[in-house]
Amino acid sequence: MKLYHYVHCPFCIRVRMALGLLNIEFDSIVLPYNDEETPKKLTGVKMLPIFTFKDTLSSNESLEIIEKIDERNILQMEKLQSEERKSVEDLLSKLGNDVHSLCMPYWIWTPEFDNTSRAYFQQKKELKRGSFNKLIQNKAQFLENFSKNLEALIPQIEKFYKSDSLTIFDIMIASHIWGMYIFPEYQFPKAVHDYLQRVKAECRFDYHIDFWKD
Ligand SMILES: N[C@@H](CCC(=O)N[C@@H](CS)C(=O)NCC(=O)O)C(=O)O
Repeated sequence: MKLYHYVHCPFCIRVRMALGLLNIEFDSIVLPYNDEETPKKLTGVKMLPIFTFKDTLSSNESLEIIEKIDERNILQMEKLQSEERKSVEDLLSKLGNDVHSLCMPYWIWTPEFDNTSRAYFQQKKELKRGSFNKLIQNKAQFLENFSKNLEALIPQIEKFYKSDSLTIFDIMIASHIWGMYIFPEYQFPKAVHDYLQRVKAECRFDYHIDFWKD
């Protein structure tokens, strides 16, 4: 089994967390962000994560991939059909927007990127969000927004999201905000940090593992 992914990408992190939780071994292939050829050859579009099983294409949609690998439904995937999904997705789209504006200018300096992939990423993302310099200048506003939206999450956290056991919602939430660990001078509120660390432990998640491979 092979997972093609980007280290910083929340949708890719979803799949890594699920694979860890389910204790499934896989070949981890971190693609350079400027590699258009590999994903297009596999699925026709440049979008990761892509998961392949014995060289047969499985999927390039994170939740579809998780549905396939979670054969015993440990993650309670039926939750995705519930009313609650909409409120989770709404929260994630608000949080995700600020996470991306805050973290993109810093993600590009992690070992995931080289000069070429960094330039490609920056050019593509600046078309949508404006210059990375401006994003950094406006960080106070993004941080304020992010913290305000995160407040809404805190009362929902029991051991996990509205639950004593980890579900697909926890994977969606944790992967979406994980990137903030890389943002300089930011600290999650303790309740959120402890929650993320519980998800990390259950999922045996190691954000940095691919940085240190040969
Ligand atoms: N719906 C997809 C979304 C995946 C997605 O948006 N991937 C982004 C990275 S975070 C991507 O591959 N973007 C390619 C690009 O912008 O070049 C999923 O859940 O897997």
